[in-house]
Amino acid sequence: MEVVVVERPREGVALVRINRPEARNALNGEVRQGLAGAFTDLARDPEVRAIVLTGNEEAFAAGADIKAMAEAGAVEMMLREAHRLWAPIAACPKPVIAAVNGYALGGGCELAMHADIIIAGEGAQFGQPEIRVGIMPGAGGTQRLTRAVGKFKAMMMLLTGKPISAREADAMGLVSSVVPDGEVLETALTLAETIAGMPPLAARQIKEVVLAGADAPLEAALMLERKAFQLLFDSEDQKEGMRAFIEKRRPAYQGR
Ligand code: CO8
Repeated sequence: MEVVVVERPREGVALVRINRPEARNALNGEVRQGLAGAFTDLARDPEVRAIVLTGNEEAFAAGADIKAMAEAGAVEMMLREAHRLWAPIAACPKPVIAAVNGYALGGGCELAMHADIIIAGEGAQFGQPEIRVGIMPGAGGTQRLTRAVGKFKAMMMLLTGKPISAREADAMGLVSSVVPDGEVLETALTLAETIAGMPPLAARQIKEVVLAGADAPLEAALMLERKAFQLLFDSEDQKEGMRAFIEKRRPAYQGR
């Protein structure tokens, strides 16, 4: 059985599923290799315009594999170069939607935060419980979480390790929307299909500018936005989109 399964359930949409149910989808080396490979391939595939990342009904992912690192030393952890496996997910130029059921803990919560949109089931739980096993987040939990929810909510989660419900996550801006557990994947796929129907160059520029701009001074970020906005006027899809509006027909976007 593959621990990371890639499917094409809808036109323009890829579904990446973590499949290690016996360990609550804990992220061992094999899963992380699988995710890195999948995102590298999907980023290059012109047929793919949006990606849904999911786990199973019980767990999106219950974190890094504790058993695989319990006896490791600092040098070994360094030599594992885990950050290189997260990089293709973080750098994915296409919209990524996390469809979260069950546990999104530790590295699982960090993985969800690599996505651009998070759809959570009512029973989902988000948390950074690393402190409870003697460590701290190592894949963005102190940084992406704080940027998403602010210092005081983040500190509460990071210093207590206590998970929060999907509703709490929604209230603090950690998820995009909460739906009944049984509707998470369908909601995410429908959303991905909608986004896949958008002009891909515009989607790519939006993602790039939102992410790069978030850490830049406002003036620089606004300049990034302006340049990307202007750049899109050299795309065929901009002409198609605006002509289709004027001609009162549906646009057909080519990704050029
Ligand atoms: N690692 C390894 N195995 C796990 C993990 C995990 N994170 N989570 C669950 N499992 C295993 C259990 O050991 C158990 O295996 P076995 O059947 O062999 O005993 C099986 O999955 C089922 O687990 P439970 O019996 O515990 O299932 P429950 O439904 O009772 O509980 C929980 C589910 C609440 C998810 C519980 O398993 C749990 O608390 N898991 C640990 C959560 C956690 O602490 N996560 C943080 C890990 S540290 C981390 O993520 C650091 C990230 C750093 C960045 C990454 C850099 C590489």
